[in-house]
Amino acid sequence: MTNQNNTMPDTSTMSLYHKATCPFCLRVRWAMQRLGIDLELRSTADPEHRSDLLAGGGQTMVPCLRIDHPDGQTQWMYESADIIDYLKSLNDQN
Ligand SMILES: N[C@@H](CCC(=O)N[C@@H](CS)C(=O)NCC(=O)O)C(=O)O
Repeated sequence: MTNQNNTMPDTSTMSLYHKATCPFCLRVRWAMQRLGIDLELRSTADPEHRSDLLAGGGQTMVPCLRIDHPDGQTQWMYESADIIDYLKSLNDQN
């Protein structure tokens, strides 16, 4: 799959914590499709992902984009609108 610039942003250090039935998660997954961005999806129906999200991000709310930065820091981005803006900005950088 290609995005508008025919280059794919590197999303290998990111994962989206989500729930299949959550409308806010659906918005993010639609935006991913539209932007041609592929991310590892981690359903919080899986107790291990849910507890990782709570331990790392501090809340079980989804969607949450996990970004593992090269300096070892892990960022937990909640709020569907912020996640979508961030994904759009990745495409702008390519
Ligand atoms: N303002 C948030 C709302 C997200 C939200 O309300 N998510 C629900 C699921 S649809 C949730 O995770 N609720 C809390 C929980 O399950 O712990 C966004 O836009 O991402």
